[in-house]
Amino acid sequence: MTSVLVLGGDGFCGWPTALHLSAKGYRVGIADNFSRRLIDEELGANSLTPIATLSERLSAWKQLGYGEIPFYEIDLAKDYAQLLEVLKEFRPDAVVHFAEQRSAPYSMTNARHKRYTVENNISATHNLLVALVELDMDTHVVHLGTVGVYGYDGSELAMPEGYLDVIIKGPDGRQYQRSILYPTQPGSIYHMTKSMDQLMFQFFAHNDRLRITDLHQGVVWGIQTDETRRHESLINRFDYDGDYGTVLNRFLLQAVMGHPLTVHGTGGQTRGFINIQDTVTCIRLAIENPPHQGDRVKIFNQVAETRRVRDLAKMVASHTGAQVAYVDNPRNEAAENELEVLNLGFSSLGLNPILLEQEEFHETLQIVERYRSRYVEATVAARSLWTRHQKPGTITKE
Ligand code: NAD
Ligand code: USQ
Repeated sequence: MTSVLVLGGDGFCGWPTALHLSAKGYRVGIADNFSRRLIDEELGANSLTPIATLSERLSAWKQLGYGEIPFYEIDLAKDYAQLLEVLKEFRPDAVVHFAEQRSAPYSMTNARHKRYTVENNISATHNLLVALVELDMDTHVVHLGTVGVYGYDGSELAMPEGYLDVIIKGPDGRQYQRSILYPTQPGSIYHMTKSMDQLMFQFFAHNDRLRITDLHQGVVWGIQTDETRRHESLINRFDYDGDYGTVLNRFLLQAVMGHPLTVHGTGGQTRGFINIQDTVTCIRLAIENPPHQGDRVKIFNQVAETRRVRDLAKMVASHTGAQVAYVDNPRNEAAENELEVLNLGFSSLGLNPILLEQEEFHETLQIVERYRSRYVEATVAARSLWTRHQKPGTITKE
């Protein structure tokens, strides 16, 4: 039986992934330090859905007749010795690495958050790679990276899967062919850490022959998966606050709560999107199709489609009757950009992704309605400003 350790397995993507793999017959373990739950307390924010404690979640899963999922409370960035013990005890064939601070706005708020994001994310990734080398383990590392490492410069070049084949004219006049990592242009401290992760992966795959897959994922939407729907205590978290809520989920919540849909700037930003159900499928496909020892890092774009933010707002508004508001953009990002993302890796493995059909919103809208009493309006505004020169935004309703 293939065993998989899910690092960050209490989080939004990690929890449904752990359940999906367990349901598919993998031997699964979870490691997490609950930093995400603590950040909720720091921000005075909450998941709209009432998430059970991890021990309640795990016992509900066991009661449904699935296997036991062992849990290791460990800070990957700080507890290196404990990480070694966990890896020695669990002996995973694959590790899925979600355990990083993942909010771009949170990473930009102040010096403390910037330093925390860099120290946490870089050390967590580096500790994992060093530990596998120290233990001489041939564990396949599947990491969740992001499309945003490349920046959004408005280029019409379809985003390749990690590498760029280039011809360089040398000083001797000859032409040299190289395959290089696609250059990064991160738009936040958080995205910068994901760019730095890429270099660590390149080094350890080359130097230590670690087998690594880096999944460049787009913005995730939706809440539930086939497995999290099976019991109330398995419900996934639903972030909607200005730091951790992602754009489409925020718009859906705002529509139900009678809050205008907060489009930043002109809403001309184009991003890649994927449903949480496809996130878990992609991770299983990546585990089932590992690179060989000595291969370069395998990089897949984990994106179903690209959409412009204002088009998403219009889609949600026409479906729900919500008002659209254009607010000053708190971020330092291109106002308008084109984006095409190749996803040949997963489509060749048979992924047939969920696209943004309106009926797919039905469940999210129902969940928001169901838990509306837990809504804290004060947390909805995006307050994190990217540069010293910005001022808090004003709202113009359409
Ligand atoms: P999340 O914050 O909900 O989950 C991350 C989990 O990791 C949390 O449970 C947290 O407690 C844990 N964690 C963080 N640092 C840790 C540490 N040092 N030691 C142990 N545990 C630690 O985030 P998510 O939305 O599930 O995202 C997971 C990964 O997927 C992230 O790396 C993120 O960059 C990537 N990703 C997410 C999205 C998205 O839209 N949610 C999109 C693209 C990529
Ligand atoms: N936006 C709005 N209104 C809002 C919230 C966001 O217009 O109320 C805009 C943002 O300005 C941005 C776009 O929507 O242009 C996406 O913002 P987001 O908060 O949904 O996503 P982002 O900050 O990019 O981060 C999320 C996850 C992160 C992941 C990333 C994938 O939090 O972990 O890496 O999506 S990607 O965007 O491909 O880099």
